[in-house]
Amino acid sequence: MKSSAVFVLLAAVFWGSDGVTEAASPVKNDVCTHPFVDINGRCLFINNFAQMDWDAARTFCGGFQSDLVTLDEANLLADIVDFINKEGLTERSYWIGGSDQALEGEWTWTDGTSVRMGTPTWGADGQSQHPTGGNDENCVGLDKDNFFFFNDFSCSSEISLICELKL
Ligand SMILES: [Ca+2]
Repeated sequence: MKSSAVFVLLAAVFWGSDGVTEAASPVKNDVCTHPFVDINGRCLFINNFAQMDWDAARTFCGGFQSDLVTLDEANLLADIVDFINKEGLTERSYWIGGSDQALEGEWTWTDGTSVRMGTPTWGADGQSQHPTGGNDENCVGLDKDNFFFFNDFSCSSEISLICELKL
């Protein structure tokens, strides 16, 4: 009887501390305000209505105090593709926040961190893995014609976009 009371007390303490941890962690739906939704703990706005070039897409996201998504985890890409498929948003390609506009071949996110190259995020074009466009293609999009793997597009292409609200 006594030990079960201690157990209940401990359970209450753990429950309570877990609740505090969750409230402080940016992984819950209720911290992603509309139009952003929680995907893998990130607040994303997958917009398939707007179609614009990469710079305009950054400005568009800026209007929501956000920027193009820093898509730096393979799990996040998988969850985004699941969301795109589930919500029927497969007709568009989507800008994300990677580019090599500053220096050809040096791919960075909008926060200046490096884009991880190769598998599993970058798609293949025949035998060659993206990026394959050299100086003509300096912005990263999720390619609807290749299962939404990364592709280097011309930055002036007008496609849809994914904004991320950084918490
Ligand atoms: Ca390039």
